[in-house]
Amino acid sequence: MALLNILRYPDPRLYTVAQPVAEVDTRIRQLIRDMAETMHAASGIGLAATQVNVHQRVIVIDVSETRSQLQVFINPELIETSEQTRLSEEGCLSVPGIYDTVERSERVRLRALNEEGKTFEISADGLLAVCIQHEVDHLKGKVFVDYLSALKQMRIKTKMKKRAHAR
Ligand code: K1U
Ligand code: ZN
Repeated sequence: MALLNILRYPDPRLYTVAQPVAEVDTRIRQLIRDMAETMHAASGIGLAATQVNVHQRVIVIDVSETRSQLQVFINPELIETSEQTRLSEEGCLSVPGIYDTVERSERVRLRALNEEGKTFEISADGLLAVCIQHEVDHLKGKVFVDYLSALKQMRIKTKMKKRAHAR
């Protein structure tokens, strides 16, 4: 297994639109293992392949308290999103140390492939629904910061660039 490098905002590669996985093969399964290890090592609850500079539609999520209930979504598609929304505090492993409030659908229904390449669907609410929407956005080349005001975006970019120079 391997720890992967997580791209830092405002790296332009975070704005790449991910392509569908054509076949769930050993390379994709290895990517999933490495993404899961990387997410857990970074204490995250989700990770999209875009964030590790792989532009294919793969997401891993673990919102369990024990950090032992990995959920894998290949070629995820949001097939239903509730009109009812909620405001929640979000963070992002690509924007470390920055947290802000984003409005998301309260409930979602997602269709995806599992690690065996079989189609399944799940309904989600709460933190899982928020995390799914955050990760699906990454696959579209969208970062949660994009929902914030232009002023906040500018401040976050400045902070991140200063940090990158100090490293
Ligand atoms: O995609 C990512 O960068 C992972 C991100 C997922 C996420 C967290 C919170 C709301 C929506 C999506 C993180 O895991 S950020 C770090 C984190 O562990 C966390 C932050 C806030 C609440 C819960 C967890
Ligand atoms: Zn993120």
